[in-house]
Amino acid sequence: MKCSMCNRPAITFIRRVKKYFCEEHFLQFVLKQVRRYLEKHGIRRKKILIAVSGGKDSMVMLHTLKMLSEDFKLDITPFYINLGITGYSDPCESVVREVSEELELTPIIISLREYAGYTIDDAARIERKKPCSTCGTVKRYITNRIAYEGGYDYVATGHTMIDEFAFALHNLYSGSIDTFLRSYEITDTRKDLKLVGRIKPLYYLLESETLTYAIVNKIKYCNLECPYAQGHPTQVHKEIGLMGEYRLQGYVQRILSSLNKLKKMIPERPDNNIRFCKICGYPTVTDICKYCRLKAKFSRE
Ligand code: Q46
Ligand code: ZN
Ligand code: ZN
Repeated sequence: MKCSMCNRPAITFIRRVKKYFCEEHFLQFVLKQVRRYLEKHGIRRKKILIAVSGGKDSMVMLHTLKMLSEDFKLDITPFYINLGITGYSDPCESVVREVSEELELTPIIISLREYAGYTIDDAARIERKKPCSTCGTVKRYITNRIAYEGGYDYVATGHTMIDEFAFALHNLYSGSIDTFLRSYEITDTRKDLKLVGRIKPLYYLLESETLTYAIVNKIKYCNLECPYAQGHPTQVHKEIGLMGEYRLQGYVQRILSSLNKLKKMIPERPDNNIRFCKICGYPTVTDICKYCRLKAKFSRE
């Protein structure tokens, strides 16, 4: 097959746009999607903390933002939290260090053991259950705090269109309507609340596309799966998205766009309960924030 834009041999077919792409035009297609996101949200001349896990999508995000950083005048820093998950965290940290060096970026690397006095393995052992809720809280808290203290305008995460789709479906499935309504393409920075906004530069890309981009650019990434990830229902919702995408053109994008329209019809409810944690001074809805409560629970054992 030939590329739909030139006469060179195609390396991939992208069903949702019904086009064949050669290597060069495929790379242009991916960068165009990231560009589209940055332009839509006016992300120019910003200082961005790039939260990476070492996995494929986050390494592709890092690479694409580096490619576009000059055009958009972005000041970017990779950021990795070593969660202390045996057989997973250390190899991923090595990949983050290696790729950052290749891209001539200096990463900020935090060890949860040093920062909070415990690891995610400790939390799993003490609670005798999957530590994903603790893990999500500490990642959100530490990332926001480092970004706020470092004067960053945004935190970038490597969520793709399919992640957003699965997250929305999972919240609808589990009845977490508030969480569903509060998930946006971008959230604004609220300095008064010590909250740094979040951006998702891969929002207009599917995972199959980030995988091809990683292969074509020979981008290193950590191919390991977190040992606690297995059996999470979000995986089922991802599979639904992928199946839909395979059978119906643009399935994921169409559903997401309708859900986003639906969200806009529901007026935002201001969260009047926000106050500042009595221990750390960061925003919370209770006297002591969840991060500080978890720290007291796990680091003393
Ligand atoms: S939440 Fe759970 Fe992930 Fe944390 S413990 Fe692993 S699977 S890494 S996105
Ligand atoms: Zn071409
Ligand atoms: Zn606190």
